[in-house]
Amino acid sequence: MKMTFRWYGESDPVTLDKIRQIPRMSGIVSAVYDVPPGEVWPRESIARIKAQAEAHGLAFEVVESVPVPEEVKLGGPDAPRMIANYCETLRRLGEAGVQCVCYNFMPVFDWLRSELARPQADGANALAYDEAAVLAMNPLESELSLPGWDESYTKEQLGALMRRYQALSEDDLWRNLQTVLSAVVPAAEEAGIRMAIHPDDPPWGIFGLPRIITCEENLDRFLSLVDSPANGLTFCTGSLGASPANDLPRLAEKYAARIPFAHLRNILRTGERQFEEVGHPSACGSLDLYAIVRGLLRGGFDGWVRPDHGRMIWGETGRYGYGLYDRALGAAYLNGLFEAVERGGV
Ligand code: DNO
Repeated sequence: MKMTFRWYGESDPVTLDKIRQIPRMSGIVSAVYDVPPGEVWPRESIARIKAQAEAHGLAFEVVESVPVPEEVKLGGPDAPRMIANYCETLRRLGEAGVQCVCYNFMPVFDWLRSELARPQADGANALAYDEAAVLAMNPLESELSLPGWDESYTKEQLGALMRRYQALSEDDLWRNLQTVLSAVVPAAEEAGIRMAIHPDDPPWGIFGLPRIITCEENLDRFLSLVDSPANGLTFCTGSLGASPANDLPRLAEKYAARIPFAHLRNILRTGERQFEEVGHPSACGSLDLYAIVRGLLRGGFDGWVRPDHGRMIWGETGRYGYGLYDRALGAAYLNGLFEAVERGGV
């Protein structure tokens, strides 16, 4: 296992000199943020992240994300050009030593929450999700500001995009994903990169938009679309775990050989399609992180791990879910879990 930490680049208030002081931190997870989805990442931008990381004793082996443009998810006329660009970006990343690329296939919205700073009993605040509150929002009014959501759309563009998706069935989305994988997985293999699709968060459809990377049946289907180690999963426990039907320790073991990258965090399910993000330890939420780590190791997992969304604690402010303190506590806890399971025998 290699412990990593997400870094949003030079504008990230969590700096590399702080990240490097978290015990056992081996590298950063980052991306080129100033190139529109569908265009090729400049070599200089990739080299710059690598140099910055290495100047702080950290490796740059994992990218999160190379975004898949909506045009490609929709199978639109510009998709072939954009898929070719995606493959070129992978080649350049491979040349720079990147070995794993995380991406997602969620239409329009990335991860979705109804609250960004719900107060918790201990004075922390955290991201939370309540389906009723989400459905009461009109995304076309942009009432919700989400860190993962591309807010560069105007209201009209968002409306037009959502209408294009209304004509797209789940089967169409699967077909478009197959088209992407057929081109991208061979390019990744050549570049020495393992692709790791991120599950949909939360793992069900929203606002009438289809979501497919959600459950065991669909993960099986996804992995069989292209049966290669380069076609893998980001095992995000907070995303998959929002659905009580997903038995995470079992799935971790089952898929371990196809999991290059794991996002390990906890959530507390508070009702039907309601949850809030909590501290990483098992005792804080609904997920058994110990059993998940044991499942991963039993299945032979040997990839990159990162703590995921943290709460805001100790008065920290910053990018929701991505402060320093609670994520650093998460990393320390996960290091302990891995050490205990590895030394105790899986
Ligand atoms: C949220 C993240 C996601 C993830 C993308 C991967 O914190 O886990 O935004 O980076 O879905 O493409």
